[in-house]
Amino acid sequence: MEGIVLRPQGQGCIVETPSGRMLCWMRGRLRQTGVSPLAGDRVEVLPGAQGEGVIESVAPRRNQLSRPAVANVDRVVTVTSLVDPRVPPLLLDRFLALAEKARVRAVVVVNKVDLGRAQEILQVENRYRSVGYPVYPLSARLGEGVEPVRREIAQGGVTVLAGVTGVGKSSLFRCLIPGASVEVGQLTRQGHGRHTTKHTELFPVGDGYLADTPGFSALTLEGVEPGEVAGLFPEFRPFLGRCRFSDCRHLDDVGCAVTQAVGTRIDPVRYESYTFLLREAMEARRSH
Ligand SMILES: Nc1nc2c(ncn2[C@@H]2O[C@H](COP(=O)(O)OP(=O)(O)OP(=O)(O)O)[C@@H](O)[C@H]2O)c(=O)[nH]1
Ligand SMILES: [Mg+2]
Ligand SMILES: [Zn+2]
Repeated sequence: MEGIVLRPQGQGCIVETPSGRMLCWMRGRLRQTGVSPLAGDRVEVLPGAQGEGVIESVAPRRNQLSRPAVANVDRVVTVTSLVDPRVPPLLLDRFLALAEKARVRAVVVVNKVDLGRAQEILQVENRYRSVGYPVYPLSARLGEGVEPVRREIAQGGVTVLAGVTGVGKSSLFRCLIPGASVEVGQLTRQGHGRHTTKHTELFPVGDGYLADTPGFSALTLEGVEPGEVAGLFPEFRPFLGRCRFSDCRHLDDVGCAVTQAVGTRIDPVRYESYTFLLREAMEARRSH
């Protein structure tokens, strides 16, 4: 039967199948190929005795995040806040660009609406809705505005949260999965030298799953070619191919259709993020 890996466990993993959760082991010849199951892996299971099973095959991964290790991500909920911390738009736009690069659906959460800034929140809502991203303003602390996010995740597939430190990812996670234990208000220590054995775990939400560790922790557009960056901004796409020169960088180039649209169909703040991410991609290429 078909199943999805919820988390690795020892040499095996916990798989959710139509007939419940099973502790599963990889078939020997699979282990020899060096495949180890990740949260999100779709697997074929042969049920055995006592709620255990054997994994016969692992479906090819549609995508895979390292740090945290999650396979087959369908959706990223990018979390930001305007106060405490005040997250620069560039950091949100970078997560959105990474999601576009991975071909993963992205939605935007503006957390901490209990701290005010109603006017600015509206501005951010308009900015990202006009690009096509659903925007959910909410307060994880008060548990207000969380239901639409739950419905989004419950539609199906695997969702990860993303966002810089302190925006409230763990707090939102706790609203969505009340029973689970995650650290709130502490710096997540993962990936800072200390050896942590904690694996990513998926928790069911309706017909979907939410990962308990945030995704896209790699904070640069490494592996993105400079020429690709403009295409990672959905609102730029109608203008691409319409510039005078085919190698237009959409900076100060003559006859650029993108820069002509800045201030009307392209938000200047988003354009600013583009110029920064383009430089980042150019530098990354130079240093390799
Ligand atoms: N006022 C307010 N504070 C919040 C809200 N959500 C979270 N916080 C606080 O913001 C701080 C950081 O929240 P976390 O949930 O730990 O943030 P995080 O994104 O998981 O941070 P890292 O794990 O470091 O990446 C904590 O002190 C929370 O109590 C909110 O909606 N309103
Ligand atoms: Mg956290
Ligand atoms: Zn151009």
